[in-house]
Amino acid sequence: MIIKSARFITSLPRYGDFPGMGLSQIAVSGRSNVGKSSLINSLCRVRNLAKTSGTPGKTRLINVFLINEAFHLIDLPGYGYASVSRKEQQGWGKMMEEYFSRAEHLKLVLHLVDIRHDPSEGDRQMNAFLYQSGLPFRVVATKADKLSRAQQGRMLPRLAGSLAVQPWEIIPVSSSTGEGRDRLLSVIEETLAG
Ligand SMILES: Nc1nc2c(ncn2[C@@H]2O[C@H](COP(=O)(O)OP(=O)(O)O)[C@@H](O)[C@H]2O)c(=O)[nH]1
Ligand SMILES: [Mg+2]
Repeated sequence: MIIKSARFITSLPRYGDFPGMGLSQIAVSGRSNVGKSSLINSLCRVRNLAKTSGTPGKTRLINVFLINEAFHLIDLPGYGYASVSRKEQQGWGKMMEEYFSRAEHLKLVLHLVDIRHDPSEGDRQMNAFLYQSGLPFRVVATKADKLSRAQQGRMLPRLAGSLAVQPWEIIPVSSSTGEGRDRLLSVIEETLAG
């Protein structure tokens, strides 16, 4: 798939109607700072389409982008930021519940995990939720540029082992080098066609 156009549509503090709603959605979820916004920018080849941040825990909004005038990319708020209060965590949970239960146009969740680390508690909870809900999802391993090929080869089975997926299903990506971009775009294309 070639991305010809990408633009920001809106930021939602809670999921609800937005202009143009009704097209297929591809959602990006994962821990704060795992690289969700960077991946969206790298996929679309637009530097500041989604705001990235060195300080995690900033995105508390659902950000909607329109791609090729054909589908919506949904940048979901991250989880697992240590210093947020219990109340904020509950707020996050409620927001996600609302999104996942109401997103009838959701075709695929890209669940991002850091390729360098064993999945966190939050990663495993999100994985269990996705698995149990029957939503179609793919695990995407970010920051692949930080590991050698050999190290990647060792990490994928470890990630797969704790995330109820097969190692070859995990897509290693790097927003810095563009590694994995074509594979991920193919998966998105197949999902939208299917
Ligand atoms: N080396 C490297 N750094 C990355 C990559 N993706 C994101 N980052 C960095 O990780 C930090 C968090 O990225 P961001 O996209 O804002 O994460 P988000 O909170 O999940 O949206 C930023 O400092 C990014 O520059 C990647 O593929 N490689
Ligand atoms: Mg972000």
